[in-house]
Amino acid sequence: MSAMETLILELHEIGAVKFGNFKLKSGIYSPVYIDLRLIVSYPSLLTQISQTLISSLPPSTSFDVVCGVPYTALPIATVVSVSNSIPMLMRRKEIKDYGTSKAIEGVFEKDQTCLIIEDLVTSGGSVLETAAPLRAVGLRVSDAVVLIDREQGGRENLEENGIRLHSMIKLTEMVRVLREKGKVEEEVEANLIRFLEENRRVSVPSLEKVKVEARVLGFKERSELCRNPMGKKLFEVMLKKETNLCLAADVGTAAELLDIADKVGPEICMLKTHVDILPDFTPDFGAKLRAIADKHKFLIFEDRKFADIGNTVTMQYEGGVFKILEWADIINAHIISGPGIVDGLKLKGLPRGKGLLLLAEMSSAGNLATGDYTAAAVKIAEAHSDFVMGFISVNPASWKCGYVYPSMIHATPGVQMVKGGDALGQQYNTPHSVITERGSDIIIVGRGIIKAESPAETAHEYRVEGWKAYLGKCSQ
Ligand code: 5BU
Repeated sequence: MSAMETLILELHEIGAVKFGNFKLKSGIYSPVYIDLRLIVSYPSLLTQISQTLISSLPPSTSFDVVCGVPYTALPIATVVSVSNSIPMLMRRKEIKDYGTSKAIEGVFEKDQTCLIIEDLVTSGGSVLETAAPLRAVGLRVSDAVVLIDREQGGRENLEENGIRLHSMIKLTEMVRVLREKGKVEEEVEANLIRFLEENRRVSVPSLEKVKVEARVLGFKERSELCRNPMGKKLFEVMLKKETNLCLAADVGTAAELLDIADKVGPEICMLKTHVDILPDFTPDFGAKLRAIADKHKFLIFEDRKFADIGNTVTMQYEGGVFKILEWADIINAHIISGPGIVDGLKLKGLPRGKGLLLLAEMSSAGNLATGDYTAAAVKIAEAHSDFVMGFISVNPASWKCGYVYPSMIHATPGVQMVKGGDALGQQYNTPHSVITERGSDIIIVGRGIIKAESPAETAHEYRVEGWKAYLGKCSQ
Protein backbone atom coordinates (compact mmCIF):
# COMPACT_ATOMS: atom_id res chain seq x y z
CA MET A 1 0.00 0.00 0.00
CA SER A 2 1.36 3.45 -0.88
CA ALA A 3 2.04 6.05 1.81
CA MET A 4 -0.80 8.12 0.40
CA GLU A 5 -3.27 5.24 0.66
CA THR A 6 -2.25 4.62 4.26
CA LEU A 7 -2.75 8.27 5.02
CA ILE A 8 -6.21 8.31 3.43
CA LEU A 9 -7.25 5.25 5.43
CA GLU A 10 -5.98 6.80 8.65
CA LEU A 11 -7.86 10.04 8.02
CA HIS A 12 -10.99 8.02 7.45
CA GLU A 13 -10.28 5.91 10.51
CA ILE A 14 -10.06 8.88 12.88
CA GLY A 15 -13.27 10.37 11.46
CA ALA A 16 -11.64 13.35 9.75
CA VAL A 17 -13.53 12.41 6.59
CA LYS A 18 -17.17 11.46 6.81
CA PHE A 19 -19.70 10.51 4.18
CA GLY A 20 -23.44 11.10 4.46
CA ASN A 21 -25.60 14.12 3.88
CA PHE A 22 -24.17 17.16 5.59
CA LYS A 23 -25.62 20.58 5.60
CA LEU A 24 -22.81 23.03 4.99
CA LYS A 25 -22.91 26.48 6.50
CA SER A 26 -23.83 27.92 3.10
CA GLY A 27 -27.04 25.89 3.35
CA ILE A 28 -25.95 23.48 0.60
CA TYR A 29 -25.99 19.72 1.30
CA SER A 30 -22.71 17.90 0.75
CA PRO A 31 -22.13 14.13 0.66
CA VAL A 32 -18.75 14.56 2.34
CA TYR A 33 -17.59 16.38 5.43
CA ILE A 34 -13.95 16.93 6.20
CA ASP A 35 -12.71 18.09 9.57
CA LEU A 36 -8.95 18.17 9.83
CA ARG A 37 -8.89 19.92 13.19
CA LEU A 38 -8.83 16.43 14.67
CA ILE A 39 -5.30 15.69 13.53
CA VAL A 40 -3.76 17.56 16.47
CA SER A 41 -4.84 14.60 18.58
CA TYR A 42 -2.77 12.17 16.50
CA PRO A 43 0.87 13.28 16.67
CA SER A 44 2.27 10.56 14.44
CA LEU A 45 -0.34 11.30 11.78
CA LEU A 46 0.47 15.00 12.04
CA THR A 47 4.16 14.25 11.55
CA GLN A 48 3.42 11.99 8.61
CA ILE A 49 1.23 14.64 6.95
CA SER A 50 3.82 17.34 7.46
CA GLN A 51 6.59 15.23 5.96
CA THR A 52 4.54 14.08 3.00
CA LEU A 53 3.40 17.62 2.29
CA ILE A 54 6.93 18.82 1.75
CA SER A 55 8.11 15.76 -0.15
CA SER A 56 5.11 16.01 -2.49
CA LEU A 57 6.27 19.39 -3.78
CA PRO A 58 7.98 19.47 -7.18
CA PRO A 59 11.75 19.76 -6.68
CA SER A 60 11.76 23.12 -8.45
CA THR A 61 9.68 24.71 -5.69
CA SER A 62 11.87 26.97 -3.63
CA PHE A 63 10.97 28.98 -0.55
CA ASP A 64 12.62 30.69 2.39
CA VAL A 65 9.80 30.63 4.91
CA VAL A 66 6.48 28.87 5.47
CA CYS A 67 3.18 30.23 6.70
CA GLY A 68 0.15 28.20 7.72
CA VAL A 69 -3.37 29.44 7.04
CA PRO A 70 -5.01 30.00 10.43
CA TYR A 71 -6.14 28.00 12.30
CA THR A 72 -6.25 24.34 11.27
CA ALA A 73 -3.07 24.45 9.21
CA LEU A 74 -1.03 26.14 11.96
CA PRO A 75 0.08 22.91 13.66
CA ILE A 76 0.91 21.39 10.26
CA ALA A 77 3.06 24.40 9.36
CA THR A 78 4.75 24.28 12.76
CA VAL A 79 5.73 20.65 12.34
CA VAL A 80 6.95 21.33 8.77
CA SER A 81 9.02 24.21 10.09
CA VAL A 82 10.53 22.34 13.00
CA SER A 83 11.29 19.10 11.22
CA ASN A 84 12.79 20.78 8.14
CA SER A 85 14.44 23.72 9.91
CA ILE A 86 12.54 26.20 7.78
CA PRO A 87 11.57 29.42 9.57
CA MET A 88 7.87 30.03 9.94
CA LEU A 89 5.69 33.13 9.87
CA MET A 90 2.26 33.57 11.38
CA ARG A 91 -0.55 35.58 9.97
CA ARG A 92 -2.83 37.22 12.49
CA LYS A 93 -6.47 36.64 11.77
CA GLU A 94 -7.56 39.64 13.78
CA ILE A 95 -5.33 42.66 13.59
CA LYS A 96 -5.37 44.51 16.87
CA ASP A 97 -5.82 48.25 16.80
CA TYR A 98 -3.25 48.67 19.54
CA GLY A 99 0.26 47.32 20.19
CA THR A 100 2.29 46.60 17.08
CA SER A 101 -0.78 46.10 14.84
CA LYS A 102 1.20 43.60 12.77
CA ALA A 103 -0.60 41.36 10.32
CA ILE A 104 2.44 39.08 9.95
CA GLU A 105 4.43 37.87 12.95
CA GLY A 106 7.98 36.56 12.63
CA VAL A 107 11.25 37.61 11.05
CA PHE A 108 11.60 37.96 7.29
CA GLU A 109 13.21 40.03 4.58
CA LYS A 110 11.58 41.73 1.67
CA ASP A 111 11.55 39.60 -1.50
CA GLN A 112 11.91 36.33 0.38
CA THR A 113 9.57 33.61 -0.85
CA CYS A 114 6.89 32.21 1.41
CA LEU A 115 5.20 28.85 0.93
CA ILE A 116 1.62 28.79 2.17
CA ILE A 117 0.45 25.66 3.94
CA GLU A 118 -3.24 24.81 4.11
CA ASP A 119 -5.24 21.80 5.27
CA LEU A 120 -8.24 21.97 2.92
CA VAL A 121 -8.93 24.07 -0.15
CA THR A 122 -12.41 24.70 -1.55
CA SER A 123 -12.51 28.08 -3.31
CA GLY A 124 -8.97 29.03 -2.33
CA GLY A 125 -10.37 32.06 -0.49
CA SER A 126 -8.53 31.38 2.76
CA VAL A 127 -5.21 30.90 0.97
CA LEU A 128 -5.72 34.24 -0.78
CA GLU A 129 -6.64 35.86 2.47
CA THR A 130 -3.29 34.77 3.88
CA ALA A 131 -1.38 35.59 0.68
CA ALA A 132 -2.58 39.20 0.64
CA PRO A 133 -0.95 40.40 3.89
CA LEU A 134 2.20 38.38 3.12
CA ARG A 135 2.48 40.12 -0.24
CA ALA A 136 1.62 43.43 1.35
CA VAL A 137 4.75 43.23 3.53
CA GLY A 138 6.95 42.47 0.51
CA LEU A 139 7.11 38.68 0.53
CA ARG A 140 6.73 36.67 -2.65
CA VAL A 141 3.97 34.08 -2.68
CA SER A 142 3.93 31.75 -5.66
CA ASP A 143 3.10 28.33 -4.22
CA ALA A 144 0.68 26.84 -1.76
CA VAL A 145 0.54 23.25 -0.59
CA VAL A 146 -2.61 21.65 0.69
CA LEU A 147 -3.46 18.33 2.27
CA ILE A 148 -6.85 17.94 0.57
CA ASP A 149 -8.16 19.71 -2.53
CA ARG A 150 -11.96 19.58 -2.69
CA GLU A 151 -11.66 20.24 -6.44
CA GLN A 152 -14.23 23.01 -6.40
CA GLY A 153 -12.35 25.74 -8.21
CA GLY A 154 -9.59 26.48 -5.69
CA ARG A 155 -6.77 25.51 -8.05
CA GLU A 156 -8.06 27.77 -10.82
CA ASN A 157 -8.84 30.65 -8.51
CA LEU A 158 -5.35 30.52 -7.03
CA GLU A 159 -3.73 30.20 -10.44
CA GLU A 160 -5.51 33.40 -11.48
CA ASN A 161 -3.88 35.09 -8.54
CA GLY A 162 -0.40 33.84 -9.33
CA ILE A 163 -0.34 30.94 -6.87
CA ARG A 164 0.33 27.34 -7.89
CA LEU A 165 -1.60 24.86 -5.79
CA HIS A 166 0.09 21.58 -4.91
CA SER A 167 -2.30 19.13 -3.38
CA MET A 168 -1.37 15.93 -1.61
CA ILE A 169 -4.80 14.39 -1.97
CA LYS A 170 -7.64 15.20 -4.30
CA LEU A 171 -11.12 14.52 -3.01
CA THR A 172 -12.00 12.20 -5.91
CA GLU A 173 -8.77 10.24 -5.38
CA MET A 174 -9.54 9.92 -1.72
CA VAL A 175 -12.98 8.49 -2.27
CA ARG A 176 -11.67 6.14 -4.97
CA VAL A 177 -9.09 4.72 -2.55
CA LEU A 178 -11.70 4.34 0.18
CA ARG A 179 -14.01 2.56 -2.24
CA GLU A 180 -11.21 0.27 -3.44
CA LYS A 181 -10.36 -0.60 0.16
CA GLY A 182 -14.00 -1.39 0.88
CA LYS A 183 -14.54 1.56 3.23
CA VAL A 184 -17.29 3.16 1.21
CA GLU A 185 -19.86 1.88 -1.29
CA GLU A 186 -19.74 2.57 -5.02
CA GLU A 187 -22.84 4.65 -4.64
CA VAL A 188 -21.04 7.03 -2.28
CA GLU A 189 -18.35 7.60 -4.87
CA ALA A 190 -20.93 8.21 -7.59
CA ASN A 191 -22.77 10.61 -5.31
CA LEU A 192 -19.64 12.59 -4.59
CA ILE A 193 -18.72 12.83 -8.27
CA ARG A 194 -22.21 14.11 -9.03
CA PHE A 195 -21.96 16.64 -6.20
CA LEU A 196 -18.63 17.91 -7.51
CA GLU A 197 -20.03 18.19 -11.03
CA GLU A 198 -22.87 20.31 -9.71
CA ASN A 199 -20.75 22.43 -7.38
CA ARG A 200 -17.68 23.29 -9.34
CA ARG A 201 -18.53 26.92 -9.21
CA VAL A 202 -17.17 28.04 -5.84
CA SER A 203 -15.65 31.35 -6.65
CA VAL A 204 -13.09 33.36 -5.02
CA PRO A 205 -11.68 36.40 -3.56
CA SER A 206 -8.33 37.93 -4.12
CA LEU A 207 -7.93 40.57 -1.52
CA GLU A 208 -5.81 42.63 -3.84
CA LYS A 209 -8.26 42.58 -6.66
CA VAL A 210 -11.43 41.65 -4.92
CA LYS A 211 -13.45 42.37 -8.01
CA VAL A 212 -15.67 39.49 -7.20
CA GLU A 213 -19.38 39.39 -7.12
CA ALA A 214 -20.44 38.87 -3.54
CA ARG A 215 -23.33 36.85 -4.70
CA VAL A 216 -21.26 33.89 -5.84
CA LEU A 217 -19.89 33.30 -2.36
CA GLY A 218 -21.94 31.97 0.54
CA PHE A 219 -22.10 33.68 3.93
CA LYS A 220 -19.64 31.12 5.33
CA GLU A 221 -16.86 32.08 2.94
CA ARG A 222 -17.72 35.73 3.25
CA SER A 223 -17.59 35.64 7.04
CA GLU A 224 -14.04 34.35 6.73
CA LEU A 225 -13.11 37.37 4.62
CA CYS A 226 -14.81 39.86 6.89
CA ARG A 227 -12.39 41.85 9.06
CA ASN A 228 -14.92 43.44 11.36
CA PRO A 229 -15.88 41.17 14.30
CA MET A 230 -19.52 42.30 14.31
CA GLY A 231 -19.78 41.67 10.58
CA LYS A 232 -18.44 38.15 11.12
CA LYS A 233 -20.94 37.67 13.92
CA LEU A 234 -23.82 38.80 11.73
CA PHE A 235 -22.83 36.35 8.98
CA GLU A 236 -22.69 33.63 11.64
CA VAL A 237 -26.06 34.55 13.13
CA MET A 238 -27.65 34.51 9.68
CA LEU A 239 -26.25 31.07 8.92
CA LYS A 240 -27.10 29.61 12.29
CA LYS A 241 -30.65 30.93 12.41
CA GLU A 242 -31.15 30.72 8.65
CA THR A 243 -32.53 34.21 8.40
CA ASN A 244 -31.53 37.38 6.61
CA LEU A 245 -34.46 39.36 7.95
CA CYS A 246 -34.02 42.57 9.93
CA LEU A 247 -37.04 44.02 11.68
CA ALA A 248 -37.33 47.81 11.58
CA ALA A 249 -39.06 48.13 14.95
CA ASP A 250 -40.63 51.53 14.41
CA VAL A 251 -43.34 51.19 17.04
CA GLY A 252 -44.82 53.87 19.28
CA THR A 253 -43.21 53.12 22.64
CA ALA A 254 -40.24 51.35 24.21
CA ALA A 255 -42.66 48.93 25.85
CA GLU A 256 -44.11 47.96 22.49
CA LEU A 257 -40.63 47.65 21.03
CA LEU A 258 -39.51 45.22 23.71
CA ASP A 259 -42.72 43.26 23.25
CA ILE A 260 -42.37 42.93 19.47
CA ALA A 261 -38.65 42.16 19.81
CA ASP A 262 -39.50 39.18 21.98
CA LYS A 263 -42.25 37.95 19.66
CA VAL A 264 -40.38 38.37 16.39
CA GLY A 265 -36.93 37.58 17.86
CA PRO A 266 -36.76 33.97 16.66
CA GLU A 267 -37.28 35.06 13.05
CA ILE A 268 -34.63 37.77 12.71
CA CYS A 269 -30.89 38.19 12.48
CA MET A 270 -31.02 41.87 13.40
CA LEU A 271 -33.42 44.35 14.99
CA LYS A 272 -33.25 47.94 13.87
CA THR A 273 -34.21 50.73 16.23
CA HIS A 274 -34.85 54.47 16.05
CA VAL A 275 -34.38 55.03 19.72
CA ASP A 276 -35.17 58.74 19.47
CA ILE A 277 -38.81 58.03 18.59
CA LEU A 278 -39.55 56.30 21.90
CA PRO A 279 -41.36 58.63 24.34
CA ASP A 280 -40.91 56.24 27.28
CA PHE A 281 -37.17 55.65 26.79
CA THR A 282 -35.39 55.01 30.09
CA PRO A 283 -31.71 54.30 30.79
CA ASP A 284 -32.43 50.60 31.29
CA PHE A 285 -33.88 50.24 27.77
CA GLY A 286 -30.55 49.05 26.37
CA ALA A 287 -30.13 46.32 28.98
CA LYS A 288 -33.68 45.10 28.48
CA LEU A 289 -33.31 44.93 24.71
CA ARG A 290 -29.94 43.24 25.10
CA ALA A 291 -31.49 40.50 27.23
CA ILE A 292 -34.07 39.80 24.50
CA ALA A 293 -31.38 39.93 21.80
CA ASP A 294 -29.28 37.41 23.72
CA LYS A 295 -32.27 35.18 24.28
CA HIS A 296 -33.16 35.05 20.58
CA LYS A 297 -29.65 35.57 19.23
CA PHE A 298 -30.10 38.65 17.08
CA LEU A 299 -27.99 41.78 16.77
CA ILE A 300 -29.14 45.31 17.59
CA PHE A 301 -28.77 47.99 14.94
CA GLU A 302 -29.50 51.59 15.93
CA ASP A 303 -30.40 53.42 12.72
CA ARG A 304 -28.97 56.69 14.06
CA LYS A 305 -27.58 57.88 10.72
CA PHE A 306 -24.72 59.88 12.20
CA ALA A 307 -23.75 62.72 9.88
CA ASP A 308 -21.53 65.19 11.73
CA ILE A 309 -17.78 65.72 11.96
CA GLY A 310 -15.66 63.05 13.64
CA ASN A 311 -15.31 64.81 16.97
CA THR A 312 -19.03 65.44 17.38
CA VAL A 313 -20.10 61.91 16.48
CA THR A 314 -17.84 60.41 19.14
CA MET A 315 -19.94 62.31 21.70
CA GLN A 316 -23.25 61.54 20.04
CA TYR A 317 -22.35 57.85 19.90
CA GLU A 318 -21.20 57.52 23.49
CA GLY A 319 -23.09 60.18 25.41
CA GLY A 320 -26.38 62.00 25.69
CA VAL A 321 -29.54 60.40 26.90
CA PHE A 322 -29.34 57.34 24.71
CA LYS A 323 -25.76 56.11 25.22
CA ILE A 324 -26.00 54.16 21.97
CA LEU A 325 -22.47 52.77 22.30
CA GLU A 326 -23.54 50.83 25.38
CA TRP A 327 -26.24 48.73 23.79
CA ALA A 328 -26.16 48.90 19.97
CA ASP A 329 -24.04 46.31 18.17
CA ILE A 330 -24.27 48.13 14.88
CA ILE A 331 -24.77 51.77 13.89
CA ASN A 332 -24.85 53.57 10.57
CA ALA A 333 -23.51 56.83 9.21
CA HIS A 334 -23.80 59.15 6.26
CA ILE A 335 -20.54 59.98 4.50
CA ILE A 336 -21.55 63.54 3.65
CA SER A 337 -19.02 64.91 6.18
CA GLY A 338 -16.12 62.82 4.78
CA PRO A 339 -14.09 59.92 6.18
CA GLY A 340 -13.47 61.68 9.52
CA ILE A 341 -16.88 60.48 10.64
CA VAL A 342 -15.69 56.89 10.35
CA ASP A 343 -12.50 57.69 12.27
CA GLY A 344 -14.59 59.24 15.04
CA LEU A 345 -17.06 56.40 15.37
CA LYS A 346 -14.29 53.82 15.05
CA LEU A 347 -12.41 55.37 17.94
CA LYS A 348 -15.28 54.46 20.25
CA GLY A 349 -16.77 51.43 18.50
CA LEU A 350 -13.83 49.31 17.38
CA PRO A 351 -12.33 48.66 20.83
CA ARG A 352 -15.76 47.35 21.83
CA GLY A 353 -16.09 45.09 18.80
CA LYS A 354 -18.92 47.10 17.20
CA GLY A 355 -19.64 47.47 13.48
CA LEU A 356 -20.62 50.31 11.17
CA LEU A 357 -22.82 50.31 8.07
CA LEU A 358 -22.23 53.19 5.67
CA LEU A 359 -25.20 54.73 3.90
CA ALA A 360 -24.22 54.14 0.30
CA GLU A 361 -27.77 54.42 -1.03
CA MET A 362 -31.22 55.24 0.34
CA SER A 363 -34.64 53.89 -0.46
CA SER A 364 -36.60 57.13 -0.66
CA ALA A 365 -37.57 58.73 -3.97
CA GLY A 366 -35.28 61.49 -5.20
CA ASN A 367 -32.51 60.85 -2.66
CA LEU A 368 -29.04 62.08 -3.54
CA ALA A 369 -27.03 59.05 -2.50
CA THR A 370 -26.28 57.81 -6.01
CA GLY A 371 -23.41 57.42 -8.49
CA ASP A 372 -20.20 59.07 -7.29
CA TYR A 373 -21.60 59.41 -3.78
CA THR A 374 -22.15 55.65 -3.58
CA ALA A 375 -18.66 55.06 -5.03
CA ALA A 376 -17.19 57.36 -2.36
CA ALA A 377 -18.89 55.30 0.35
CA VAL A 378 -17.29 52.15 -1.07
CA LYS A 379 -13.84 53.77 -1.04
CA ILE A 380 -14.22 54.84 2.58
CA ALA A 381 -15.40 51.37 3.52
CA GLU A 382 -12.37 49.79 1.83
CA ALA A 383 -10.04 52.02 3.80
CA HIS A 384 -11.75 51.10 7.09
CA SER A 385 -12.70 47.47 6.59
CA ASP A 386 -11.74 46.73 10.21
CA PHE A 387 -14.74 48.76 11.37
CA VAL A 388 -17.05 49.16 8.38
CA MET A 389 -18.94 45.88 8.05
CA GLY A 390 -21.11 46.87 5.13
CA PHE A 391 -23.61 49.23 3.61
CA ILE A 392 -27.16 50.37 3.60
CA SER A 393 -27.79 49.80 -0.06
CA VAL A 394 -30.69 49.51 -2.42
CA ASN A 395 -29.26 48.08 -5.61
CA PRO A 396 -25.61 47.08 -5.10
CA ALA A 397 -25.70 44.84 -8.17
CA SER A 398 -25.90 47.99 -10.27
CA TRP A 399 -23.05 49.89 -8.66
CA LYS A 400 -20.89 51.48 -11.33
CA CYS A 401 -17.89 51.53 -9.02
CA GLY A 402 -17.47 47.85 -9.73
CA TYR A 403 -18.27 44.72 -7.88
CA VAL A 404 -19.03 44.50 -4.29
CA TYR A 405 -16.50 43.39 -1.73
CA PRO A 406 -17.64 39.97 -0.55
CA SER A 407 -16.61 40.76 3.01
CA MET A 408 -19.13 43.61 3.17
CA ILE A 409 -22.76 43.04 4.14
CA HIS A 410 -25.55 44.81 2.29
CA ALA A 411 -28.71 45.65 4.19
CA THR A 412 -31.65 47.05 2.27
CA PRO A 413 -34.64 48.98 3.61
CA GLY A 414 -37.81 49.60 1.64
CA VAL A 415 -39.01 45.99 1.52
CA GLN A 416 -42.56 44.67 1.38
CA MET A 417 -44.16 41.64 -0.18
CA VAL A 418 -45.40 43.76 -3.06
CA LYS A 419 -43.65 46.54 -4.90
CA GLY A 420 -44.98 50.02 -4.18
CA GLY A 421 -44.43 52.94 -1.86
CA ASP A 422 -45.93 55.16 0.84
CA ALA A 423 -47.26 58.71 0.66
CA LEU A 424 -43.96 60.21 1.82
CA GLY A 425 -41.49 58.92 -0.72
CA GLN A 426 -40.66 55.45 0.61
CA GLN A 427 -40.21 52.94 -2.24
CA TYR A 428 -40.67 49.21 -1.76
CA ASN A 429 -39.18 46.20 -3.49
CA THR A 430 -39.91 42.54 -2.78
CA PRO A 431 -37.57 40.26 -0.77
CA HIS A 432 -36.83 38.22 -3.88
CA SER A 433 -35.95 41.27 -5.96
CA VAL A 434 -33.79 42.79 -3.20
CA ILE A 435 -31.74 39.65 -2.60
CA THR A 436 -31.64 38.10 -6.04
CA GLU A 437 -31.79 40.90 -8.60
CA ARG A 438 -30.41 43.74 -6.57
CA GLY A 439 -27.58 41.78 -4.96
CA SER A 440 -28.30 42.58 -1.33
CA ASP A 441 -27.96 40.30 1.71
CA ILE A 442 -30.42 41.50 4.32
CA ILE A 443 -34.00 42.64 3.97
CA ILE A 444 -35.04 45.39 6.40
CA VAL A 445 -38.79 45.30 6.92
CA GLY A 446 -40.75 47.73 9.05
CA ARG A 447 -44.43 48.39 8.42
CA GLY A 448 -44.75 45.22 6.34
CA ILE A 449 -44.39 43.37 9.66
CA ILE A 450 -45.36 45.72 12.46
CA LYS A 451 -48.67 46.71 10.91
CA ALA A 452 -49.58 43.09 10.19
CA GLU A 453 -52.25 41.35 12.20
CA SER A 454 -49.72 38.87 13.51
CA PRO A 455 -46.20 40.36 13.32
CA ALA A 456 -44.57 37.07 14.32
CA GLU A 457 -46.34 35.08 11.62
CA THR A 458 -45.72 37.73 9.00
CA ALA A 459 -42.07 38.00 10.02
CA HIS A 460 -41.84 34.26 9.47
CA GLU A 461 -43.15 34.69 5.94
CA TYR A 462 -40.59 37.41 5.18
CA ARG A 463 -37.86 35.28 6.69
CA VAL A 464 -38.76 32.32 4.49
CA GLU A 465 -38.84 34.52 1.38
CA GLY A 466 -35.53 36.19 2.18
CA TRP A 467 -33.71 32.98 2.99
CA LYS A 468 -35.09 31.17 -0.02
CA ALA A 469 -33.76 33.97 -2.20
CA TYR A 470 -30.31 33.69 -0.55
CA LEU A 471 -30.15 29.92 -1.04
CA GLY A 472 -31.29 30.33 -4.63
CA LYS A 473 -28.49 32.74 -5.24
CA CYS A 474 -25.93 30.40 -3.69
CA SER A 475 -26.90 27.53 -5.93
CA GLN A 476 -26.85 29.54 -9.14
P1 5BU B 1 -40.73 50.56 6.43
O1 5BU B 1 -41.84 50.66 7.40
O2 5BU B 1 -40.39 49.09 6.02
O3 5BU B 1 -40.86 51.52 5.27
O4 5BU B 1 -39.46 51.04 7.30
C1 5BU B 1 -38.20 51.23 6.76
C2 5BU B 1 -37.20 51.51 7.85
O5 5BU B 1 -35.91 51.63 7.26
C3 5BU B 1 -37.44 52.80 8.58
O6 5BU B 1 -37.02 52.61 9.90
C4 5BU B 1 -36.53 53.79 7.91
O7 5BU B 1 -36.06 54.78 8.82
C5 5BU B 1 -35.38 52.92 7.48
N1 5BU B 1 -34.72 53.37 6.27
C6 5BU B 1 -35.37 53.50 5.05
O8 5BU B 1 -36.55 53.23 4.92
N2 5BU B 1 -34.69 53.91 3.96
C7 5BU B 1 -33.39 54.22 4.01
O9 5BU B 1 -32.79 54.58 2.99
C8 5BU B 1 -32.73 54.08 5.26
C9 5BU B 1 -33.42 53.65 6.35
BR1 5BU B 1 -30.97 54.45 5.37
